[in-house]
Amino acid sequence: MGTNDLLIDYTGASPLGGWNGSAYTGITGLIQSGRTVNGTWSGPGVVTSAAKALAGTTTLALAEAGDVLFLAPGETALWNGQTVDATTVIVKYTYAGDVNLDGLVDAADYGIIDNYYQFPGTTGYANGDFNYDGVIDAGDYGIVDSTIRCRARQFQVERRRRRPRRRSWRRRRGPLQ
Ligand SMILES: [Ca+2]
Ligand SMILES: [Ca+2]
Ligand SMILES: [Ca+2]
Repeated sequence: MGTNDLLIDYTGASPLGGWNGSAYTGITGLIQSGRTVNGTWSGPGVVTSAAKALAGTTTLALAEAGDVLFLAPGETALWNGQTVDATTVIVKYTYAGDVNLDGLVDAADYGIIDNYYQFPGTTGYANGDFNYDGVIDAGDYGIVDSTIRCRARQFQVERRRRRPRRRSWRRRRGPLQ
């Protein structure tokens, strides 16, 4: 998939899949097998070869459109220029730990994993199983934490790059000599 997203518009039973006790089924299963246990994205299934995904900062995340776009049965919404209905599975290339598929990892995502962490036996990416191993635990918190650290470093680099340009702009605007 590279850095692209994927929409699977279905009717009837959802192809999202769930945990069968030893592995994920459905589309979640295809991402789990493609991602591999170590996150190398070299397995059979749905994969991304984006460099940031190989580094662990980004991932393929998935959710029911009805859940993340708050759609009731029969309602539709525009998502990335496409009309989606409540019975659509969204697979998004995004930061690892982005639960609500808004392209950010922030307090809203922490809130969701904090909630489901309290219920042993909860599974699924949309509930906080970011490494697709069938449990929501410290390993998943580690993924969110490292994504946030990584993005913070990125912002620092960008700020440093911008500073010299601002200085030269001020000089140009100074009094003529
Ligand atoms: Ca549908
Ligand atoms: Ca988010
Ligand atoms: Ca997990």
